[in-house]
Amino acid sequence: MSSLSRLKASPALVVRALVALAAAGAIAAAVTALATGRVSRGAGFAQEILVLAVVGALARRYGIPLPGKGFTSYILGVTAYAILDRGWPLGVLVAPAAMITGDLALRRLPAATALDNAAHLTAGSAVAGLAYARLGGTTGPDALAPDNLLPLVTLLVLLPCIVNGTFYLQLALGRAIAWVDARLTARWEAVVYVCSFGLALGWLAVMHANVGGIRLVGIGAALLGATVASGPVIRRAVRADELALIQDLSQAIARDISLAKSFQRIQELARRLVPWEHMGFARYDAASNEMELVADTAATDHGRFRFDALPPRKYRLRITPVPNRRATTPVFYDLTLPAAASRSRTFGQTYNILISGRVFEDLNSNGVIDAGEVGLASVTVFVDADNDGVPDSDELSVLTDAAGRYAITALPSGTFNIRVHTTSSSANTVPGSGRRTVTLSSGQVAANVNLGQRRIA
Ligand SMILES: [Ca+2]
Ligand SMILES: [Ca+2]
Repeated sequence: MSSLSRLKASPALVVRALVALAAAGAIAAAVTALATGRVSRGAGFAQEILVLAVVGALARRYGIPLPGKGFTSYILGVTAYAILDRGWPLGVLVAPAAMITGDLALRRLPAATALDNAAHLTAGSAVAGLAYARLGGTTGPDALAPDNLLPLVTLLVLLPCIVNGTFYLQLALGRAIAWVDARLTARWEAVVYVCSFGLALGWLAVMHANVGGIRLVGIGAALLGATVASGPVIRRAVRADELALIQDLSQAIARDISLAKSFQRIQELARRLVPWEHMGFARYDAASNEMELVADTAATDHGRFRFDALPPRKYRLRITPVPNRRATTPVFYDLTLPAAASRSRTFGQTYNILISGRVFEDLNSNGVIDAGEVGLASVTVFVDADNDGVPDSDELSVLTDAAGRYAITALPSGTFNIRVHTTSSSANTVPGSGRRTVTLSSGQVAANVNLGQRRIA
């Protein structure tokens, strides 16, 4: 596939490519602006890039994973600081340096992911930083002046909206699980961002403070303490939020001990915590070493289920009866699972009814299979819908096997007249009409619907 048609096929790739282009353009523009002196660098520019890149990388390292693929950190506060301190070019240069160092070197993410994250941060910082400059936003200590409030608030709002907006848009278009609980993701992205922005303003005030000596050291130490301590506090709060979801989940299970009944609610709650394909509900009985599939957790994933991280041993994998359905495969499998191995088994379920039995040679004509009475092979058994005793073209018919057995499987619930298609050399015994009538609801089974025949000499 050419790269152009791949772009057409995937809207997520289009977003990714546009963001990467915007980031590359922003870096080129920042370098040009600084090289031509259109934007003055000021003293200590290179050192500040270096320090902010290290701080930003550490922010990524100690960031907070959110349920799903979300990940939030103070890095937006670091780029906000860069923009407020020396304008958008510093923000645009700090963003990729910090993100790539943090995600690649400290978080050990794949290079493509780190570059992708860097592109979103760089492009978003450029747009928000340029908007800030366009609104007359001032840099350095003046950024905190009361008359800079409008540009400051604009930057506060634009920066996360653009960076997170393009990031989550790309995830959603790529059908990756961008968030499993959107409210939880949005809440914590916002809390972490506002906190990091507040710290950025605090650091800006400290770095440009007119106080000297011991007071500055004291304020700096307090701010450093707040910066370092706030991370674990937020991390615990996110965890508490997740635990609240788990508590809802356990209450849903406890309210009604029948998982099958409360399954929809459980599904709804569980999918907010973890990507769906990794879910499985099983009841494990250590005494019998049986693993029972209690509920199909992956109804939206073509019925796939999985059990991860089981210790190596023998298992019985069993499915519980599903209301109004019958099994079309074994209802349990015995598996021996060596370490690090995986096994795959299928459970079939259908709403269709099942009628089965034998056509047999009824030597004593009593309608019962007695000793010495054998099955009749290749006899036609049919469902006589119009009850005229004749197999019509629109009526379902099957042939008996070598032992005289038949099975009618492909019908939904209803009332059925089962008959043998008698020939000139055979007749029904009991009942004399040859008709056996069964009424079955969805998924029900009628076995031993036997049909006695005798030979006519
Ligand atoms: Ca008999
Ligand atoms: Ca008929």
